Amino acid sequence: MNIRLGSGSIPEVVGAHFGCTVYLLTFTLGHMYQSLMHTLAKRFIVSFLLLSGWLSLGQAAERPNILFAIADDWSFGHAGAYDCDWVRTPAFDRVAGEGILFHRAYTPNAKCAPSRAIILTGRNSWQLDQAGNHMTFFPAKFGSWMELLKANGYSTGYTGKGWGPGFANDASRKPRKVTGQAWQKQKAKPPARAISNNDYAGNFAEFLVGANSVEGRPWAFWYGASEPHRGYESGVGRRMGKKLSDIDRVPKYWPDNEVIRNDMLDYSIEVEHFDNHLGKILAALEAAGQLDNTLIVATSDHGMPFPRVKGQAYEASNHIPLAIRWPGGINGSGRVVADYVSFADIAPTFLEAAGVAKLAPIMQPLSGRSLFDIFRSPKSGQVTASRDHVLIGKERHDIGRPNNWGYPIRGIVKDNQLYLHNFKTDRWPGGNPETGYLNCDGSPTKSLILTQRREGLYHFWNLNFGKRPEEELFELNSDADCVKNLAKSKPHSELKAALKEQLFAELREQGDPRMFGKGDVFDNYPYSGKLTDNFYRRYMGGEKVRAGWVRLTDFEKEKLD
Ligand SMILES: [Ca+2]
Repeated sequence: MNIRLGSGSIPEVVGAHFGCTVYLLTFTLGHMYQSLMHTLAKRFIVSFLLLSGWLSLGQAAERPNILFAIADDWSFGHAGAYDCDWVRTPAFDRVAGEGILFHRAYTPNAKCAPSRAIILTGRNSWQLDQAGNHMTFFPAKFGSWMELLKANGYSTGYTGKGWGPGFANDASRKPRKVTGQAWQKQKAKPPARAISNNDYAGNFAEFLVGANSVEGRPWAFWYGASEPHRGYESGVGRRMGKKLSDIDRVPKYWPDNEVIRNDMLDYSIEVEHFDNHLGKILAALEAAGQLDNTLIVATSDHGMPFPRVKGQAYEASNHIPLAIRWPGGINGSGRVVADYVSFADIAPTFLEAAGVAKLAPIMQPLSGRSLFDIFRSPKSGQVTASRDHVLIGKERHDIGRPNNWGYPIRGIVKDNQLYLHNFKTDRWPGGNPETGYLNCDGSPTKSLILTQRREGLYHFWNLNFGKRPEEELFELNSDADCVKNLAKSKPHSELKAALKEQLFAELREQGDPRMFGKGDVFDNYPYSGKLTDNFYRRYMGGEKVRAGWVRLTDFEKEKLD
């Protein structure tokens, strides 16, 4: 056993490793007498527990509170901190400015339920059985960090949207609290139609009172806004004073016109609603004197609810905004980090902060990697050389293909290049046309692109809804919109082969069923939405089945293949 004497300053403490090394927190002679008297008893107890092996390091080092703030369908880049002018996000910018702004954070799977399952379990979606799908049943064996933190003495709660959609029951079929106890009672008049009346900040404030009533007990809270998920109040962006010309750039895969820009502005208002409540939550923490001993993560589950983004696997689909603030644990502030990080890294980070090393029997082994190396470093830019890529992919999201099939993809992002492997090229990427392209939420943008095809303009429809080749390769530096597929380019053939080899090798190591000829398991898992289960067969058989997330005009009158 090693015992290190030190001042107990935070960088030193959070920089330490778990294991057999035990750190004894002491105080320096420079400490004030008052402070000494105040903490002496606690430190004595902590030291005793450390030496007796009952506590691991993080628990000794004043376990931080954890606030996880997640928007629903908010794209990378759409924040002031990322130099965006048409989406105002002062709260997110504050978290970034007083902590770390991540420029290359990705969700491995760009759809609500699988993305959130990855966050909660620290595993990739192809390692989560049914929880790798959308609208599913979350297997009880995959416990969440929230459940594990609760078992380790944390008060846990959430407001708004936790994990879902789907069902998460325990072995005895009782609903699990994968994101903690629900706090949903406080309501507020929303600033626009189609925005939730959940007073997220009010519910957090209520939780905080309860959590603080137990002295010395840390808490973990999940703030899950339902914005900017659709629908939107049409024209709300302009109603609130924005102009179409505020948008600096429309992605190349959509037409650049009034309809699209208006839709983007409406989206921006919903992002700002998420940020507004985040600001109120930060203010509440500050007022309670708990801002600095709280590890705050602000992010989104995946890209915006527009065609070719949400539910797909292009750069804009999986690339997400991420800022983390924790003065007690992060070295410096205003840092901008370029390391590739994944949502699978969130769980190990929180568990390390809380000093929880033992996963079983609640959680399964983690695939992600704690961000503490980045926290500890004073650097911006690339901090850890080995964080040079992320893996992404998907299986079944919303139904709408024959036999409830999904659209399996795996991909790798490395050195600003994206390689995608599409496993079932005979299927429709956004869902079958005759059943409304169900894996793309209904919207003015979607309707416009579908209308263009019906009028003989195929360019945008092909990019958004057309079938795809088995392989796609994009240079993100020059083509972040992923509209120029280089997979058949001779000069890129070596690069493509190397990316594919690395992708498949890592997936095999991770036990991805699709690497072992067993990928169909994802198509065969039950779909949890009874009303729309087997949509294709039922709808094509003449049954009136409603899929509320698309428009009736999204359904093509005939098959397109
Ligand atoms: Ca979502």
